[in-house]
Amino acid sequence: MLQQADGHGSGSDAHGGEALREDLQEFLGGEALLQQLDDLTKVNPVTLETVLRCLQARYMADTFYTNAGCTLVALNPFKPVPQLYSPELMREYHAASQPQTLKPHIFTVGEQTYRNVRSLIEPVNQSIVVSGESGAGKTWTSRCLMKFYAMVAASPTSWESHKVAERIEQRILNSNPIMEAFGNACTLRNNNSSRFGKFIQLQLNGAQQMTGAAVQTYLLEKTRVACQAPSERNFHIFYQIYKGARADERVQWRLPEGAAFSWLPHPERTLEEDCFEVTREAMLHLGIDAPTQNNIFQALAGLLHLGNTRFADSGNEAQPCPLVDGAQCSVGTSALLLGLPEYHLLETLRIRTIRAGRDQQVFRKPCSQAECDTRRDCLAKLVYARLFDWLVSVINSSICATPDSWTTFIGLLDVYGFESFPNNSLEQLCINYANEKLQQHFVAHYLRAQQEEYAVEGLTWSFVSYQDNQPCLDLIEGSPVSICSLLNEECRLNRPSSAAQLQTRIESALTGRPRLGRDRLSPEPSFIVLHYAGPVRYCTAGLVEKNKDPVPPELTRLLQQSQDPLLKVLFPADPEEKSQEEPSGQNRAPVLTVVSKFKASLEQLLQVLHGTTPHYIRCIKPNSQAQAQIFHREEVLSQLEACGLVETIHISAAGFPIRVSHRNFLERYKLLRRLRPATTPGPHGPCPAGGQSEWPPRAEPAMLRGLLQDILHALPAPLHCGRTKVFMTDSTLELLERRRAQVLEQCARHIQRGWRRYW
Ligand code: AD9
Ligand code: MG
Repeated sequence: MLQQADGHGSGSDAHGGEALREDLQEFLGGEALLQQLDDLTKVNPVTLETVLRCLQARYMADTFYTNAGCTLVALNPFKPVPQLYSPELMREYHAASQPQTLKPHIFTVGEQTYRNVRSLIEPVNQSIVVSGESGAGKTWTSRCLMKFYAMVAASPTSWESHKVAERIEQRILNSNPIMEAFGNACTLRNNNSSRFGKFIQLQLNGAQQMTGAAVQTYLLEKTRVACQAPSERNFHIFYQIYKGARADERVQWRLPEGAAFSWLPHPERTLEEDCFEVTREAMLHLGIDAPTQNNIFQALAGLLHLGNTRFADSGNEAQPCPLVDGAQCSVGTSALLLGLPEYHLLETLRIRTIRAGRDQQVFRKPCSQAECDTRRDCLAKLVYARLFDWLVSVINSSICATPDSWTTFIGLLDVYGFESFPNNSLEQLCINYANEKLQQHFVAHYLRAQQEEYAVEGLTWSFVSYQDNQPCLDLIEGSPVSICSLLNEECRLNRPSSAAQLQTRIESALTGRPRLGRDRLSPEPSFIVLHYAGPVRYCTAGLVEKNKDPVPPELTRLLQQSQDPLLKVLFPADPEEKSQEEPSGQNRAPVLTVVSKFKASLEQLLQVLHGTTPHYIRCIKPNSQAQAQIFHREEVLSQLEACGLVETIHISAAGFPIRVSHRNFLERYKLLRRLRPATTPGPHGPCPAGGQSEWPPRAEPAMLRGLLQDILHALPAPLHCGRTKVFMTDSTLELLERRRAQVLEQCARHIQRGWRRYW
């Protein structure tokens, strides 16, 4: 019978904190031993408290990685640890016959994944899901893994024979500084916070060499271009050009030293991410030449000037809003840098054109001051988002392998972690929705699938209760009625609705849903979603508008008329000169909302992930001050709860992650039957599973049955035989492979000696 590794139940409810501590002390013999426990599944009993103590002891001893069964826990060191990521160490993990016997490391996951792709049993695409809260180390981890693969999966061509710029691995690595310059920003929680989600597929050919990569991004936080929270900054690239431009460029881009830009808060802060040269160099390597770069940076400078364009109240609805003092110069400079006629830019920002009535008459209506501001911000977001998407497509065209030059891939997913602020809006709803989906994927893969498969295969299994988050997903995305469907419906109907009305509609349509709550003390209209990681209160104000993310057609039209070569690419002219004005109600095209676009891209991602063997790295932030050697138990505890780590540990401790059909197993290992049985019988566990009469399966031919028996008896390693599959751990697989290699080697030697009768 399969049991938890230590033979104990979790016992978490039965123990108080002190009692647990004593148990642990007794079992482990103190802190020194705790530090050496490199797998949390060996902690006894497995509870949040004991796991926390183990992680703390290791962190204080500068040990940052710990296994948790099928998951790797990565604590952020918050200090440089170069020896932990050196090429020598990468080589050591790559060369190890059993990498999992080395200290836990992201390179173990990297190497395991790399070997799995190569697996001759059932080659399958792999993915590594890196999760954790903001600042926990996801991007750092993904970057290190990319460096690892760039080394171990490099094509054999010698470095001398190729210029660095031509090497695909180097090009792939160069995509990082570009994406981070344009997509990362300094926030309250992380100086280099990714403001987008990223999935990169590292493409490998049959010889396991990296031949290319493809990047997919999710939900760039484009509002940051025009609006930064107090103490936060805009995207790094703006600071890079502002601080790093050469004298001639400053003149060309109208960026004199010391100039003040309202969309460039805190330029005085010095960050290592502000290095312009690194971005330029990386762009060059990816084929973005100097003139194109110049166009990009000029357009960005144009956006900075656009941000200084301020409107005053005209005091008369019929009059366009005047510019505040000094803003005329800003709008002129912005127009110049964006290749637009100044008059046209100003008019588009201040005047709305609408068609109405039976004859679709065109009306021109001056915008209010607030509307002018919204249109200005919208213009900036539109340009920046298109620029970002275009850059991603340029990067992809530079690094993506041709379809015939790769066969398998390793996917790295670096997405924003679960978020909960005092006030949460559509951005958090999308982010937390993505995390619910990923958690479900995790639950499905490791918990449900594992438990159900064991049951089907006739292996006895002590079930651990796990939190199924399907009710929460039903609440957010389910049909026919859910939060997403209600938000989309509001956008479709395009009716004016106050925050309070939206709250009422959500509450009445979703009444009785188990994961929906209400904060009766909240001063603003809101609703609560009880996520797997905790309750989050979402304010309803502005939700519908954000979901619509409306772009006045006049703005797109304006940009389509730009003379700037880059903007011409970003905003190609419509082939059929469409109407310049905003269509009235019934002529409106169906709205593709932010939520529906996000849902579609998320489903696509999940589909890709479902086709891979997933591996999980949970990044944990030991403290929110980003300080080395500080371990805040409360903060870590909430992260451990949020990622469901304890349940994972329970299951993994007793689990067998490798499962292979009898037939495939025999095909690969039948030559091992020649080995003599081990002197002590191997811990083969429940073989036969579910009773002698059930095993070997009757459907299998008798010969197959005999062979399987033979091999199983020859192995001194944990291996369980179910009705149709053989179950084992990673280390058993390694052992089998080693034995197989030995036998093949013996055979080869015999053949060389001409002792063919051996066969
Ligand atoms: V966010 O959701 O994008 O805001 P991440 O990506 O989880 O966040 P990131 O990888 O950017 O966090 O790490 C935050 C900072 O922690 C880095 O800038 C480093 O200064 C620091 N860090 C993270 N991991 C390591 C490490 N293994 N060694 C040293 C690290 N420093
Ligand atoms: Mg990041």
